[in-house]
Amino acid sequence: RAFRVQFNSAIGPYKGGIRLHPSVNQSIMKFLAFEQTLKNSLTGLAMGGGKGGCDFDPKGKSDVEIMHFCQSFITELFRHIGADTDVPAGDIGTGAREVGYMFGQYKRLKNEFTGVFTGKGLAFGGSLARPEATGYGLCYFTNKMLEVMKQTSFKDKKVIISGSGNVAMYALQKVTELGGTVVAMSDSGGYIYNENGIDFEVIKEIKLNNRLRINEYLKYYPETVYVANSKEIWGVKCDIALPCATQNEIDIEDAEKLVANNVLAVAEGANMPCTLEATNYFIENNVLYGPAKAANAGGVLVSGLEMSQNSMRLSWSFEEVDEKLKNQMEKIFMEVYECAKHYGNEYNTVLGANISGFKKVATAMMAQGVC
Ligand code: NDP
Ligand code: 8G0
Repeated sequence: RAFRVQFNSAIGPYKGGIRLHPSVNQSIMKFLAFEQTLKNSLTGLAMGGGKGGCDFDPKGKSDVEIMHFCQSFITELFRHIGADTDVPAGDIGTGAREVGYMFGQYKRLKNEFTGVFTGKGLAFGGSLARPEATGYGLCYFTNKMLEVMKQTSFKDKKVIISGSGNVAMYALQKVTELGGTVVAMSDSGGYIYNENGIDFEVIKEIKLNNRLRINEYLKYYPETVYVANSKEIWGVKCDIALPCATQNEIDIEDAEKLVANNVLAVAEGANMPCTLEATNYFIENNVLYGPAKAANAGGVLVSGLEMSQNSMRLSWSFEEVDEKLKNQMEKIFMEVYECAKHYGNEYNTVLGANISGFKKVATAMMAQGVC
């Protein structure tokens, strides 16, 4: 069963990823498309909000099975999307391989080469730094939040990151580069803990290049502890928590554990990883909080830059894209923070992000008239 939710196109073509996971249903697609609308507005680029997915489980499927699934999926979806209509991308279970197969099928059916997907391979219109964008952007946002609100940074901080997919792995790389130590990471089967820090190259080799389970890490670093329950990662003592797996992974009990362990900041790499109760608990306890629609906007931001590059038929260097990403993530933080302060509570970045994102969409909708 597959879905595409086209939520809002007031400020640009519908834009948002495609999720392949057995948990996909219409309700999850709708909340993700709604969030995407406000997030895309925060990026400052001309993109509306959408999301899609299928309850197909890619785990354990061969490369050819994945290709055939992607082709069949696009054989229906192609009539609903287009570079100026609706521009999908990857998401959970959908990486560069799947986007390539989907793009190929779209091109076959439409007989045109356009920027209809983002997250494409570099050989056919993909942007440099798109794979890194969400994880890096999350760290740029969080580092700015630490600087402005607590006059500190990632340096010498203990960090835990849930998940070990696209967002999580590049967050690991950037945290390490900024001087932090990532002591724990997970996948849906469990989490690993190593007080000396987790090795990005090894995670990339296991998860991206070989699609294996995270406990393989023990073969490289035998002193690492593996706990076969991914939920328990939130009991690990840390200064900064970056949930980067999926929705509702931090509930109130997890939030209480993090606060009891004196967590300084929580920033969402995944979409809505904290339940509403957990979010409110962080804000009430003055934990620095980066809501997903602001903190993980770097992915779709660089997707927007990929669309621009495709339209111009040229490509920017890694450094150029990374610099635009960093500047814009810092700008998003400042906008959200100022807005939260304006409405009475600088810790309520949820309010700040919602109001800032909403204003532009609402203004555009009103100006375009109602029907
Ligand atoms: P990936 O498929 O690359 O990685 C997902 C990771 O989360 C894997 O480690 C996976 O474990 C774990 N995971 C997924 N579902 C569950 C679950 N139900 N319970 C426990 N663990 C789970 O996806 P991404 O990294 O791309 O996406 C992660 C999150 O970030 C999602 O919420 C996505 O919407 C959001 N996001 C992604 C962006 C992007 O650019 N990719 C941009 C902005 C937000 P396992 O391998 O065991 O399944
Ligand atoms: O590039 C995108 O449009 C995209 C892909 C996956 C997730 C997201 C998101 O912002 O949640 C955007």
